[in-house]
Amino acid sequence: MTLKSILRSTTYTALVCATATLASMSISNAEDAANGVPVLSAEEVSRANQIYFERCAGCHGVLRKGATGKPLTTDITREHGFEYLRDFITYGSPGGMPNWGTSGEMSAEDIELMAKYVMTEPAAPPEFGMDKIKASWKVIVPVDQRPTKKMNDLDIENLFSVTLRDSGEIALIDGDSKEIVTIINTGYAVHISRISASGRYLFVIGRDAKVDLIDLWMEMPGKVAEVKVGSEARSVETSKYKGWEDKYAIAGAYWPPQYVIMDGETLEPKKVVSTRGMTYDTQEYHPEPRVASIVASHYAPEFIVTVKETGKILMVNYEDLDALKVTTIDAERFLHDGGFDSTGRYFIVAANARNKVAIVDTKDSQLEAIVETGGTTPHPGRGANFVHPTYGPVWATSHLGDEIVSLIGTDPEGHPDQAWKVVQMLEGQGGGSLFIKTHPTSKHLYVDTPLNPDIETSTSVAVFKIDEMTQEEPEYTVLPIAEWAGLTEGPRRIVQGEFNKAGDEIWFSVWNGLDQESAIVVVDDKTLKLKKVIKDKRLVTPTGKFNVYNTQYDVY
Ligand code: DHE
Repeated sequence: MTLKSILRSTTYTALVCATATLASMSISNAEDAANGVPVLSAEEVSRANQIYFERCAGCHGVLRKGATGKPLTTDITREHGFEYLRDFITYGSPGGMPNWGTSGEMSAEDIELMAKYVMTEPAAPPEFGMDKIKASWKVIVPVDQRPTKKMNDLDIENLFSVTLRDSGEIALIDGDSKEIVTIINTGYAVHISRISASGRYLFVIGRDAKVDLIDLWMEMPGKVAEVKVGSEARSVETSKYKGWEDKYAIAGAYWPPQYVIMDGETLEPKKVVSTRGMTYDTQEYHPEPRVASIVASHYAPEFIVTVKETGKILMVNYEDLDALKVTTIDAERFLHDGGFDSTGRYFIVAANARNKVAIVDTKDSQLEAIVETGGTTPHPGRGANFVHPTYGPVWATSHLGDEIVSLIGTDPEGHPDQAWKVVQMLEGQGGGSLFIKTHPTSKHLYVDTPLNPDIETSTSVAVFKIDEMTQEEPEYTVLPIAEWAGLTEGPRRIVQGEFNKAGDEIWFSVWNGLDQESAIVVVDDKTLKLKKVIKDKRLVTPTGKFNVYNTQYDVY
């Protein structure tokens, strides 16, 4: 399967095409040429749009105003000029820009095209309101035709939902046998999975903003409903508060910037709310404040929705959708990913381009603290919670921009002097880290570095021993995961450790190119030895892995 055929086969092309038309109109050729701005043919614009949405928009924004990545507005890009842009795209930067050229992921020709493209004016894709959302909604198996009890012998709690990023699918893998149970077609560039409070329903969202609802009780788990909440999205979550289990789902869109609340069993869209508005600090209007991470409160019937560009955290109360109560907390700009502390009360989210995390008390619906992490561009995933031998309960994040792993105290009652302070900074293998992981039963902290430009570093992970964190400069062990997988070709980025339910093994993806062999490597957490390599030609570009139990109960 080629990338082109995948793109053709998905509705994601609608966004790309719509933007292509707008963008080609926006290039007033003669004027641009006279000003030294590259002039692109309609075909080139269309290809560049595709590449931009696949590779660049997530970090730099559809309107290119910048977030995790730097702004790429034409005042800046034209100042930098073609050669600078081309080289930057080719080699990347220690600050987290991937090395698209030297990693082999983009051809020299495409890189030149993109360097020219970002010197032309961006275009805004069309809106996607309730009409379009409703039109995309499909109930594949109505609720009254679904099983009333679990119809399979799967150990659902130890299933892993694995993102197969570039084939637009997820693999359900049995945690015990490590066999693929089934492959389910989801959306373009699938991103994350989340589990309903009961553990029955699996929600998957793709970058095309398509949410797929999968029923794990069916004889063979499969899709029971789908809906598109916009044209580009990253996050999905489901109501978890007592009495509201499985009732609602919510998805956050990047474009248009909005969130959509849906019925938890059918995905029927109920409410769409725009996040456009003023930035929290300068109070200037922002046209593209994208929805980043979303979590479901355990303390109130609320979703906690982070809005990247305005730096606001919304506590959206879902008790009455016709009189929606939203508590808006001013936090910090460029909110991205985050997770709960070990008690499930505090939500800690990275404001990554500001090198900070914001902490929200979900019990009292208020900002608890903003903490500078001490590193550059924190990127925790959901973070890692453990009990530090000296400082008590901590939550940890690694960084995209450097090797720092920051440990932040999370126990205001038991350890008030450490609470919401960086208590220790460990030095890991290097920058380019995306995810960090441990488990309540583990004595280890695992740090990946998939975006590090050095191949040895991006193909391995660092492991710290929690007991040794009393030392001034704790050392780490390197696990050569790609080598263990027996893969020698391609970028083979090692990404996102995820524990099984028992917490005695951790799974890593060996994320290779679309046409190359990938794998999942299972490591024995006690011995740090290789336990199993899962290889299968259906495992195309595996990235995120979501163990049902750990995701359901926010164990990380
Ligand atoms: Fe993600 C989580 C956004 C690229 C794998 N990613 C998140 C979250 C956001 C986000 C907002 C938090 C969701 C939540 O908890 O509700 N991701 C973005 C981007 O904007 C970005 C930087 C660029 C893009 O174009 O999409 C991006 N993400 C990636 C990848 O390239 C990754 C590595 C591979 C892939 O499959 O896409 C990737 N992101 C993940 C994973 C999580 C995630 C595995 C969930 C981690 C977890 O433990 O919960």
